[in-house]
Amino acid sequence: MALADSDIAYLRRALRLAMNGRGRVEPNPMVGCAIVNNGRVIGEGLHEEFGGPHAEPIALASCTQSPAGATVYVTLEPCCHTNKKTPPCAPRLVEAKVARVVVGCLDPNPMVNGRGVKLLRDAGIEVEAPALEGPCKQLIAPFIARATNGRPYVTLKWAQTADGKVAGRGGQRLKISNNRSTRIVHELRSRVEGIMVGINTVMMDDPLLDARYASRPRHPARFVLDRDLRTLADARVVTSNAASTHIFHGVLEGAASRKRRDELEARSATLAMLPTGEDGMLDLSAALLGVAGAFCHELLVEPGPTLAGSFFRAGLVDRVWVIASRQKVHEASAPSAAAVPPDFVVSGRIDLDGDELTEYLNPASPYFFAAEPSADLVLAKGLG
Ligand code: AOF
Ligand code: ZN
Repeated sequence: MALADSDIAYLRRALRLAMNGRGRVEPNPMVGCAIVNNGRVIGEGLHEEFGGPHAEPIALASCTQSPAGATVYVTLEPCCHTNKKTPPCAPRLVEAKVARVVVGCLDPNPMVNGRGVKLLRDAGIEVEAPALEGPCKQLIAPFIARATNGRPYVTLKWAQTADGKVAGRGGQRLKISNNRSTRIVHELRSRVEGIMVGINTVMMDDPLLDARYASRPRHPARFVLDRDLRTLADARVVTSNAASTHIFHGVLEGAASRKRRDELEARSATLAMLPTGEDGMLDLSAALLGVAGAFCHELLVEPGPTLAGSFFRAGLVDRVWVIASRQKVHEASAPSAAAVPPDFVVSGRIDLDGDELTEYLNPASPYFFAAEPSADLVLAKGLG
């Protein structure tokens, strides 16, 4: 049977449901499932928590009538491998005697990747796969980065004024975004595995880079790009032990920088030397390899305009969040925000109590599959 409009609508429902697992299922993918019989949803569920049951068994258990003969809509291919935390889902669907399974996208996990679909078909179940590949892959883009062992999924985020400035006169610090925006950003911080800034941000703002205002504070590892090792041993990013701190630097010369290195290491910071590129700056591809080496496959970069420009030029950006406030600086000497490259696509835009959050995706990224709003953006809408 070919795909009907209603099939896509049920998959979309499962996709929205899956998003509610964001921040709790990682490093697993978000997955949603709806079970339909005679045009009625008889059960649904999502993968809610890492280590907990998958979406399909939750949906099966919620069924208000027997799932025998029903159609199962699931955003990700049901799993079939056994060397893991929970029993495989595909055999459960066979046992439940469902008639048809509509799969959003295949599981990029090499342990599954088509085998789940084959198991279902071999059992005589009709399978449509992949039925909504772009949106279902985009939902789990950071998981795809992890499963394929590529560079981390990279989000750049910054705030700017209505006249495109990121600071006040002569670069003075300026509070730009409102409290609601700060909370949304802390939610995002609590969901990623790593957060990165340049040394100028550490020197100017002395940030903690944690997720203290998130509903479930889970603090990402911190990465500082600091070619000349200027981070002070009493910088808050070093002294606060909410999460690990990694400092990437270039070749160090002289006793002073060696002393600094010893002081930072004594405070448990992890230091790593990186090559520099033609522009004399730290090589960002090497930095991302270092981030992945620290088991971080989803990275939030909170850059100043210079670092943002370097990331864009290197082609290493997957997603951008720009938070624009309504205020204007009216000051020529105030530094301007980086420009989002014109080929990036807007995947969504929401109002945050007067601030405007725009999400852009890079269509040239290896982790771009569809211009769909991320779970972070969709969930931000509902957060008061
Ligand atoms: C599904 N449904 O809801 C999810 C799947 O350690 P486990 O048992 O949680 O298995 C994790 C793997 O299962 C994960 O790497 C991915 O391949 C798949 N995730 N599969 O059928 C789900 N979350
Ligand atoms: Zn499963």
